[in-house]
Amino acid sequence: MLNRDRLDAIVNNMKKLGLTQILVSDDNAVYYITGRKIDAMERCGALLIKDDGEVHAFMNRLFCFEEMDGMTMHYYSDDENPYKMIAENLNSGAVGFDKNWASKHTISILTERKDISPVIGSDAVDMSMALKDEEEKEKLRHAAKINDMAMDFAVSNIDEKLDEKELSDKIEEFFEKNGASRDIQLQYVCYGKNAAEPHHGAVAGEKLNEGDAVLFDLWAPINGYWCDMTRTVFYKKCSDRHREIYNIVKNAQKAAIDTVKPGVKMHDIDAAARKVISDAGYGEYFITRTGHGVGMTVHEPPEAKSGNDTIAEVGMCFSIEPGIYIKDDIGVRIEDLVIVTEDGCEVLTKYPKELIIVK
Ligand SMILES: [Mn+2]
Repeated sequence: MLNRDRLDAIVNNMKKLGLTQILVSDDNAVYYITGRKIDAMERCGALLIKDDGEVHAFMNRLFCFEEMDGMTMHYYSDDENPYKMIAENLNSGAVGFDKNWASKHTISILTERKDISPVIGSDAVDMSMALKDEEEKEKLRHAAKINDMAMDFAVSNIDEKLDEKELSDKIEEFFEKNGASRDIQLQYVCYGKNAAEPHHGAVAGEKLNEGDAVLFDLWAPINGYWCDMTRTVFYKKCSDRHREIYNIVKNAQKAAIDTVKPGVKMHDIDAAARKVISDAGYGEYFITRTGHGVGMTVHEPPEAKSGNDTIAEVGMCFSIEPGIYIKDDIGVRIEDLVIVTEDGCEVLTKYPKELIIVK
């Protein structure tokens, strides 16, 4: 069923952005508006939204995308040209295209009409998807709760007999038993210096040694909404220097969380974490942004990074995950998901952040 509230919000955003027509093709965005997943793969499937609230759907018959109230359906078969169909329903002038739509679709439509000009139209949808409604917040809270359990499971299962990949597989199995869907991704389990690479996936054969940091970045979609949390613990012992680095990251993460409230700019949240790490002399080792939005996808707007002057609003959900990454030595990252509230934020992931040395 067409979600009128969400559609109204998108149309409002289109007006703010000066867009009169947008094509929405992203699977999650189509689901967000219609409650139907199409999984178009290489085929063409899109919604056309106009600024008067008119909605058209262009769908291959094999998607079994049924008619709905308030939407004009245009079906095509594999032997028909969907681009002509879409082009005929566009007004001349700017058309907002989905930022992730394969260029073959975009170019085929542009070829049909010389009087339209392409612009990126996704912001109108992204701005609405960034503001989570109550139903979405509940799903995010539930996913975060499973994430806390998964982290507890991960830390409890640290064992020299398991290489990174074996431990990662055990954690995925745990996630699946607790409702994560099959399109789960490789869990990041990083031993020792591997943690210095922020996106180090778990590698078979990588062994755990005494004194290693163990970084777990655990993420999975549960009921269509993602969780994402990172903790760094130590195996058997922790040097004074590593303890110092850990505490700097912990303080930076707290400083960023304390900054979150409606009205602050996303780059101020990033700056709060960055200041703590820079003041401690480790600024050059904080090589990532502080955070990213999370919802039906694990990386989406808004980003907490320098230069992003998006204003935090009630209902936005994003990660806070500063880190220090020193090549051939150590990586420490601490990550939680937060939802912006009237007077600050709600921290969804609750696994402890005091330094843990696993014996
Ligand atoms: Mn993250």
